[in-house]
Amino acid sequence: MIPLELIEQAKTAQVVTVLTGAGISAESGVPTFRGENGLWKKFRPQELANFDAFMRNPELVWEWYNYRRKIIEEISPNSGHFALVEMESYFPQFNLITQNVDGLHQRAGSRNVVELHGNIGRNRCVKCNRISTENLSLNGQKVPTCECGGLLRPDVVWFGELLPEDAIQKAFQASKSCDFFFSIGTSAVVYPAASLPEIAKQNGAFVVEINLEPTPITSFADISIRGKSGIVLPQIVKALT
Ligand code: BV8
Ligand code: ZN
Repeated sequence: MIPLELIEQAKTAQVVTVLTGAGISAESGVPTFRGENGLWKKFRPQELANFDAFMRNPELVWEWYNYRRKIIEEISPNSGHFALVEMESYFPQFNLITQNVDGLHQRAGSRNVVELHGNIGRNRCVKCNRISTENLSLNGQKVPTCECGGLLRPDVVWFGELLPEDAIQKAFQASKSCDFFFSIGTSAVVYPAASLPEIAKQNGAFVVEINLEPTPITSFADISIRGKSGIVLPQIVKALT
């Protein structure tokens, strides 16, 4: 059941900003990072999601990303992604910021998506930064290289790496200027993304969390709903329209 206060606040909202994490893609079949069957259980992040690990063992990192790319190719957006597409046209101003690299928001039809951590569908040359999107399954060969000879890496943000400047600036601005903030399917432990709900709250926004488990946001959220985003988001859209 969606709390009446959430609907009343949303009905008068002018600028709505949404931060999503791996949880919104879970119902599509994309493994999250920190859940019981999370990616970090099978693999250790320090061995995979950082640049030194990549330069030490590029094949291992490439295999990990190709494993995730394969999963993403075979799945589709879920009702949570589609509910956010409907919200985009319902609210006067709507900002969608994602930590996810799976591109599912765009595949669902969301138009302006801010990708804080890059996108697994793109590769980038470590030497000349050229971007490419061909699908490079290794099947036993060496790690793919760019025409300039540099190694190709997934175009995602690893630990210890700066987020794309324009993405993080847009995200800060959208969190500062909104009057309604949704945090959906994120454990809120990875910075600077996890600071966005705090910034929204400090700037007077009504903060709503939708997550299966409590997170550091729960303590200051105006409303925190324990539930699946694929179920809760369509209920919110239904109550609004
Ligand atoms: C940086 C790679 C400058 C891409 C990832 C303070 C300020 C700045 C930096 C730091 C800081 N403190 C520490 C740092 C360093 C670090 C950091 O935050 N470490 C943490 C772990 C302490 N941050 C960085 O390095 C960032 N860079 O700031 O550069 C700098 C550099 C050095 C030193 C200082 C500053 C870079 C961060 C990006 C890292 N890249 N991945 C990839 O391969 O995907 S992080 C990884 O975690 C993913 O990208 C993911 O996006 C991110 C967050 O995870 P979540 O999306 O929240 O997923 P998770 O599984 O954790 O949670 C899912 C939730 O959903 C759960 O709570 C679950 O209950 C819920 N759920 C599940 N199913 C559902 C559901 N909810 C609803 N419905 C469901 N059906
Ligand atoms: Zn190159």
